[in-house]
Amino acid sequence: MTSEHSEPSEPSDPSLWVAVGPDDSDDELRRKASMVRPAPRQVAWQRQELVAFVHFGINTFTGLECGTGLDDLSLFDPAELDCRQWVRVLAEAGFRSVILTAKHHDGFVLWPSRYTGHSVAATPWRAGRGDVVRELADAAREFGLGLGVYLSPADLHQSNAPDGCYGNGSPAVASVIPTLVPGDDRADRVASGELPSFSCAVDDYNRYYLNQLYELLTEYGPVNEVWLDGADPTATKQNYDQDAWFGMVRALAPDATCAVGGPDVRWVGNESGYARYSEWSVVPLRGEPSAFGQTTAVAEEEHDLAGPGPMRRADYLKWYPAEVDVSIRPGWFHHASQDAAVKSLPRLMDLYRHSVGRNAVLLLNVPPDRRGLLPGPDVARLAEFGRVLREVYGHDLAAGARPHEHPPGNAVVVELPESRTFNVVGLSEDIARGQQVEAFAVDVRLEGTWTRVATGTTVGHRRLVSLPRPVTSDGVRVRVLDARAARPLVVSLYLDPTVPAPVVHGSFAEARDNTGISSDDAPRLADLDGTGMSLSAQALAAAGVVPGGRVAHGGLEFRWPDVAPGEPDNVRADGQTIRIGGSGSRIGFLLAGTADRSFGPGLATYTDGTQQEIPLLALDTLGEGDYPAAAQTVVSTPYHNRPAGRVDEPARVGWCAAPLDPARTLESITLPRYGEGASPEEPGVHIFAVAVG
Ligand code: FUL
Repeated sequence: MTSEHSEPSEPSDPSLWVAVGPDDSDDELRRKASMVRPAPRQVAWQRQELVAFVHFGINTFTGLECGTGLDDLSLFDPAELDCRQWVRVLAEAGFRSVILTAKHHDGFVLWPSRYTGHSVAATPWRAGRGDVVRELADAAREFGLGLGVYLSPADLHQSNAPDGCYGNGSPAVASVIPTLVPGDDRADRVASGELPSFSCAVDDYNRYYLNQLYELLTEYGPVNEVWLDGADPTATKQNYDQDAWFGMVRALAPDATCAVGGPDVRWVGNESGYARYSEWSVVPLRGEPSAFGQTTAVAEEEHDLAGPGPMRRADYLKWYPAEVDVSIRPGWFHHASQDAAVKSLPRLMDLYRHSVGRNAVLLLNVPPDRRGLLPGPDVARLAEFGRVLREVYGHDLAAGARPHEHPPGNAVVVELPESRTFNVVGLSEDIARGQQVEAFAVDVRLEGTWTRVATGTTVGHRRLVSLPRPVTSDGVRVRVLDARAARPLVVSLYLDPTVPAPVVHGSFAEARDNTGISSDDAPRLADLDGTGMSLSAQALAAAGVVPGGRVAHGGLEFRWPDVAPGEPDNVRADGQTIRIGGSGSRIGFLLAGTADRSFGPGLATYTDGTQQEIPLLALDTLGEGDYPAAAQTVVSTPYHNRPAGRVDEPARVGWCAAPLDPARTLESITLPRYGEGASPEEPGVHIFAVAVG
């Protein structure tokens, strides 16, 4: 790796962050952003590209996605558990590391911790002598994969058990980590200094957490990623002493990245599998650069996380790259009922192009089943995924060609020895030297003339630009239209047969393909994603929303679909392109999500061929979660045909909008892809109306 800085120290190394202030001009902010560099551990992390996630625990046996903390541990008995099988499958598919839920929110721990009885030691599995972390660590070492640990900060067992310490109001007292227990087998090594000790003032739960982190980081060999999930289902107030946690990780595992809330790697902001169209690794942050816990200047779910707006609200800029976590199935844990809902190969390839191909790491979850094995459908799919990745992205069709820069830093021309057919153009910056490209255009030479076939914004570690259809050409030119600093770009070319052919509709009404509004008298006439839930026509009418009616929101006026019950009344977002002319400063959507909050970047294409991302944020129909300010409820009515037990929850039709460039004319929008559509549990987004104004 070439780097402009020597080994940085943490966290205040001046090459790793740059202070900004309210008086900085936009040019000054860009200049400062161009100076920010990654730490070596962040470069190594990003170059992995593919990291596997393994959700396994008591939930695998109870069928829950989130346990209670008081789950029956006698159910945990993965009689055929074989971590070598997991790792072999993952390694063959191209994954470079594997992150295990050593503890999920329920608090059950997959190793025999000295600090809780709520662990594998209390289960019938291997007569209470098993250790999943050890078996996985050994297998990962054997197959050359890195090991990561997910240690949920939220802990339902410690919150709900009578002797639990989560949120018990205990004072912070002087503590030593490891806190030795009676008969502790580490006592001599701690006394001799062979094992390090840490002094800190912490309350009971932070001490518990630090002691478990210490066990994981000192007993299983190298750990390369520590993943601290942000979700908290406990309803109990507990402060997390993140500086102590991350400080200890730095001391015990200096090469490990601290992900999600930690200083090295950020959550991309959704669980749908998409990085942003413009995904910056240089991110505006607030607070103290010397703190280990990071706060983004705007919510990490926001569409514009790192542009000039957020930069103006920041205290400092820092390298903070995105990780895209998504499951190969609807759930994070294995449920046999979802065996037929394993994501298809085209879908996995789509995720790859929108995560790795958008300057992020893909963290793909593959959950083992109750036997303790990765299930057949997932194993088969991963084998295909790995094979196609190797066949497609292991063959750079520009290899051997002589790229030349012309002029340096502004354009790269690749002269191919003969015509080649490709439909994906890969671009890379050397991230050790920061992230610089802000806008680029791709031209191919067709019959001797350069013709623009794509435009884009950020590049970073890797950008994969899919073309609507394969082109055959003997020359490719990439023009850098805007950059924070001039740097060489590496260009590669691929022929990816899984890039879907574009589906283009002439108008929004023509694109409607889904029924979601139902007369209460005919409840099964309509459905959102086969979930059996539908928007009630009567309830909507009571809220003033009638077929063909007009709905005004956020200064835009929408026309509600004018169709009979049971006729297609919405567009299910699935990668299709819809011609929508007009110009204005905004585009708005009336939409509903299913099953979960749904997020995904769509694209606006202007008549001049340039593109811009338009985020689609749909409220989930189950009414859970907090939403970024961009998504708001427009109509809230009782849901019709609710699943049992959820009848009181409102159906929500939401609104979201994105700015448009008023100087250009819109030609079409391309919607993001969500789940397969086949699974009731996959989130989907349904759009009822679009307005430009
Ligand atoms: C979420 C958790 O609540 C899920 O269970 C899962 O672990 C996912 C990766 O993160 O916040």
